Amino acid sequence: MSMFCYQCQEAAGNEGCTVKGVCGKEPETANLQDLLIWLSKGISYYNEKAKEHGAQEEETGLFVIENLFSTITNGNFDDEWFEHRINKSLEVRQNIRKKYESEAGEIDESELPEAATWSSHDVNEFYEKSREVGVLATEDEDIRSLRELLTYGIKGIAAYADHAYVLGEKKQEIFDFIQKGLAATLDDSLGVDELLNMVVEAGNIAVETMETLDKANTGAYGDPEPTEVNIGVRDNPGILISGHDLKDMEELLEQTEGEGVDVYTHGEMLPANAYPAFKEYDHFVGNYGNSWWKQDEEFEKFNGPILMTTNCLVPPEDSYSDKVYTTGVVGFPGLTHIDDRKNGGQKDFWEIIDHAKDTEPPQEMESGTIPGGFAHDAVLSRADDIIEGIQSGDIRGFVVMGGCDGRHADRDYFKEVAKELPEDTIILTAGCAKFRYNKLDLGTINGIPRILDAGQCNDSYSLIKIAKELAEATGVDDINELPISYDIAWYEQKAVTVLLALLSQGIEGIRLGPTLPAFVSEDVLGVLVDKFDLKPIGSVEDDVEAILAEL
Ligand code: FSO
Ligand code: SF4
Repeated sequence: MSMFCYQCQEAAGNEGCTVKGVCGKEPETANLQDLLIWLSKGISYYNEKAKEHGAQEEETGLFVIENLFSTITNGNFDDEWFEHRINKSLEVRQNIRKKYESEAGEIDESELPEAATWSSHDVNEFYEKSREVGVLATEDEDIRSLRELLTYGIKGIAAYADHAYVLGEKKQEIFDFIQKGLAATLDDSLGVDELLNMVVEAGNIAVETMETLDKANTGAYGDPEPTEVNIGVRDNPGILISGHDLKDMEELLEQTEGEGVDVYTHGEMLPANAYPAFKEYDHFVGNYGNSWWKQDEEFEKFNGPILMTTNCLVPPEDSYSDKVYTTGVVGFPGLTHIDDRKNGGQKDFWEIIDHAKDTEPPQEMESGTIPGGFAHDAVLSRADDIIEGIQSGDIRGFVVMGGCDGRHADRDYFKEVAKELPEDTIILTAGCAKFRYNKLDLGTINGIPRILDAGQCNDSYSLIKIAKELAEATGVDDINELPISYDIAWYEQKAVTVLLALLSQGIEGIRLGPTLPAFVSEDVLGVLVDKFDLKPIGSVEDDVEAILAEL
């Protein structure tokens, strides 16, 4: 076994990637990511202790957040980047240790977990050590399962917290929990019950983090508005922007204005089309293409350069790799990386803009529009119509089908469910899962589209807010009594965060697919089934029947 990774839904055989990632991650990269996570836990161990003495550091917390974010599936494939971060992590850990010891006195070395003490200046030793500190270092299957579930939930929290931070929103509780949670995974005295409690707490923090990000996004760019998003092309050269980072979107639009270059979104950047601040730009044309995993085919056809602001990056083919640019925590060997902001300035996208000017306009793949922009503000502004629709029977209920998309053909299940749901049901969605069905013409109910797209995966917060407010408006005490059923698609660790967020709200009976996570052991699954009635998806026919019975 040259690596072990089972953090995403595409883990080989639904057990784990052991030779090379299905995502394209090389074993050395997977192992370096393990080492980086392990050291981040070591850093958090000290930063958590430092808190008791008021010596905790925000930059240290942020550094850990970026480490976590960079190890999310399809984010960074660049060994050099990880070597650099590991070196830096050893330095950051030493500094926070010193700071803690200057307040609390010297620590007895024998009490420390190895993640808090191991060190080396030799990069070759990084590779050696990286093979020992991964997931399988925890022998007990249930403890391993809970440690990983917690770590993956925290990775998603870190990604969302990072986006919010870039836009000037942060919450101390979120930073504190990330440290506490990571340090807990090093503590051999914690058993199943304690770790389960931490997982539940992660769900609550996930909601708080998504709320913080929602505040950051809407504060900076306005509340998304119902929008017919153009999916066709124009005849200027274009730049395609993908990922989730709205600050990058803003700066790219600003820098391309008046340059004769159009801007299009791909994948999870699609919801940017519904923000009032972005709609102001005439050269912001619309969305090009579909889900992240179709990028090899679609990037080729786009002709112009592509900016990846976050995951999901598919290792690019040689035929178009010279036009893929990365930024933030995204990385791939050989691609041009746009540096971070310096001294409060903007990122510099001029290299991409110049590149675009020498390219052909995008090849047309489709035309027309698709509806978007149904986040909490837009949906709740129609709460009266919705409640009236429910009361009159025009709306039988809602099916939350948010989450992620992936490569496997069995994900067509979600498309089939969308097609089979009767005309008096409405699909609420967020995240890239929607690309399986967002171009179906499912019509409207009393003017309300039957697919309401709240935005990116983090905008699942909108779905929680909508459910809660509908419960309040209709005087329902238990959120489970609402006519809402949950049929969730998952792929990477942000989806784990979203799932934990839904569970933290006491939502029961969620269907999850296309498979249950490989990292959930039988016993842990037993607890999730007992407590939340979590279940795997079944056949389209059976599930549609069961969903309708639940509404
Ligand atoms: Fe998708 Fe990828 Fe948003 Fe994920 S593009 S899969 S859950 O990174 O983050 O929904
Ligand atoms: Fe495999 Fe997913 Fe890990 Fe990639 S991220 S190595 S596909 S489990």
